[in-house]
Amino acid sequence: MPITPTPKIWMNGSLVDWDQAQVHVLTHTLHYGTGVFEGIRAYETPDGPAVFRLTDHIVRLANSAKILGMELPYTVDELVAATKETVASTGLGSCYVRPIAYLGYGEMGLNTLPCRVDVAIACWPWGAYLGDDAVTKGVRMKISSWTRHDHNTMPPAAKTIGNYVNSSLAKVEALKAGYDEAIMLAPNGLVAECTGENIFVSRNGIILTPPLSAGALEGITQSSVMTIARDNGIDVRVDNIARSDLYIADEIFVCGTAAEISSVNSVDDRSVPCPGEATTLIADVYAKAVRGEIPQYKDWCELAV
Ligand code: PPE
Repeated sequence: MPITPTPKIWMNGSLVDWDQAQVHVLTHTLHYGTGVFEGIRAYETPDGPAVFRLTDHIVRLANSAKILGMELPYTVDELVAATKETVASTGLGSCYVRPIAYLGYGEMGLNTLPCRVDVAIACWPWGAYLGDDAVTKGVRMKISSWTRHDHNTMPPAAKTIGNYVNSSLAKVEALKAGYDEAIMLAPNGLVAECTGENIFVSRNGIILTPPLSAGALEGITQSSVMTIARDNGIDVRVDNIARSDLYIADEIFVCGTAAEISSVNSVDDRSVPCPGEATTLIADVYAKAVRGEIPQYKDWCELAV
């Protein structure tokens, strides 16, 4: 999806012009993929632009860095403030926000210990990741021939730049085969997640989503969905999901910051009822919650100014 530039990007402590936010071709992370990032959205709310669950996202960024043994040169509070400053500088009511911490120019070789850690935060307008009508029409899913990383290969709980080669292989395979998105299985064959979303599967009145131990990222949208579901009397649990659960599901939806909530209309050409009742309800509440329209979830909306 093409990027529309905004005026400024935050780089190592200050806002620089969009076109000046450059890195050297020998930047360490460009060669080895060691780095971490976040995907966050800001929404227009009645009180002004607000960054959805900003602190939770920055805490996850810090945890991803910790898993990789990267020392972030800024505290969570500093990065929260920097993100708000960057969002405010765009003048946009809503946008996608991409903080990234990477190993900068100056060292080569696989020893990351001497490397400098650089941090940048960029924002741009970004539409619905899986299409505008993804909630009502649903998306066609394919189980990927690519396996999600094993915990001892590339820790899936860290939002590591290099991890996304695995997601891109699966995404492109699915698109070329005529599907919208891929579902990834863990090495033990259980369902992990999608290339850039967590998955929820409803069977017999219970909604299940796989745990971190199944190779899923601990999604912040996944966490919001579980709160919304419980608050609306829906039985939602974190538990393992087998491939067959997908084929005979009553409803399936996927969720993530970029994708928000999307229904699934089929998996490997087996149709799934769509849009499901729980999916529709949760998507509706989520869309209002991110825009600060539901008092009980207002704390999730962290004002940019
Ligand atoms: N799993 C993966 C692998 C993942 O990348 C995301 C976010 C999620 C689950 C959902 O996490 P959360 O956003 O906290 O609910 N994927 C980002 C898109 C990646 C991309 O650049 O494309 C996102 O939604 O921002």
